[in-house]
Amino acid sequence: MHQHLATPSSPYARSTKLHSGTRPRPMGFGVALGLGLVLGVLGGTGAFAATLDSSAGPLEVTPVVTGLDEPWALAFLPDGHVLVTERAGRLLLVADGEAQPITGGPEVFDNGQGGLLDVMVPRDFAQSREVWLSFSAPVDGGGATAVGKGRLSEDGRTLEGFTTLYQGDGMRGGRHFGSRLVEANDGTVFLTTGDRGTGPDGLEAQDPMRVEGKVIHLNRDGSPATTLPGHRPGVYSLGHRNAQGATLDADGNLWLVEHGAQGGDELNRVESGRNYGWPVISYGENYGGGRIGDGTAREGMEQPLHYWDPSIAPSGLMIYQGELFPDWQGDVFTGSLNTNFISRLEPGADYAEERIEGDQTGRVRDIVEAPDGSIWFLSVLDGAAYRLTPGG
Ligand SMILES: [Ca+2]
Repeated sequence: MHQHLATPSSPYARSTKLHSGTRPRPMGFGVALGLGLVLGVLGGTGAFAATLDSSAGPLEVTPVVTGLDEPWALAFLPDGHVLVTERAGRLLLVADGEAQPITGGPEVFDNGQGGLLDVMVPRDFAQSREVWLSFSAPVDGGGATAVGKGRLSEDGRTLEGFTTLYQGDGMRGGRHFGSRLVEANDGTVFLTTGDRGTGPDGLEAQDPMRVEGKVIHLNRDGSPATTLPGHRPGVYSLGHRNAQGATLDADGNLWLVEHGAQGGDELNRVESGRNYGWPVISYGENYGGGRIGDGTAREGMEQPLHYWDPSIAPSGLMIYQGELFPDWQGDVFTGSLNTNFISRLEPGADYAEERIEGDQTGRVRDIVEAPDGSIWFLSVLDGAAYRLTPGG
């Protein structure tokens, strides 16, 4: 079911029914949410909290925002308020018990996987009030991965002066936009781009002069922060298929997760000038069978730190650094869009995986560490943001 944007005067006048997931839900939880249908934000009292099992003990999982239409990303402002994107084009500010649309964002190519995608709040927000968005821009009868920024008005209602800073080339179709944004420790910005569905037959992700299937490195004014010989300005790494999760580790290294072909989703630590292989090497095979490229390894191409077979369709990436879950510091978390769980990988144990799952983890699109060390994630299936804390 697709819902159109509500009018600015009544952002939640539309019904905010739970998406009809295919999995049964505990009665108590469903009924409690059913009573709060038009409420965009639920109190932090844990009134509707449920419990998930985990290696760190029981987790309390609390819905903090409901009624979202295909949420894609969330980001915290320094005051603890939250920005959420919905793929069809809406940017929301969640503050003081209300979720309100923010006007002034970009027009987007709302098609397939394209639309309004990531949101990033730079560390100097308190001074700059900059909010960065990635999106697929409507061009030439198709879409192009794009990045822009605006200044959030003091009342939080408007992105002022929104400007597109960087834009890839337009292609038809709605596949593989990548589009995660990460601020590096030096204040520059990384953008992931997808291969736009060109692979495995097309080699665009391997072409250093093309934007598809890359990490792009930008200065805060949108100019290239990396220029490698023989590469299109801004290209930082190549050979990626569709990275929909990216983050920094405690040392400031860039990590990403990317959707592979069947059985080839990858976790990579990315360095400048390196080639991550797609579609020449892959642990995946074509959908329906058939080898891709050369196999799994080739001189001059990087190996993933971990790969998933079968695929989990990873989205969102977090390396936990908080205090609430001391056992999990340094661990890598991503969401599964196709198997409905949160994946926790231990780098110190050969990336051993724990799958954290429950009725709330339907199509996990993003996962973020909050300033207080709690873990927030977006469920597309529930149209909700949830908060994980110890206990329950
Ligand atoms: Ca690879």
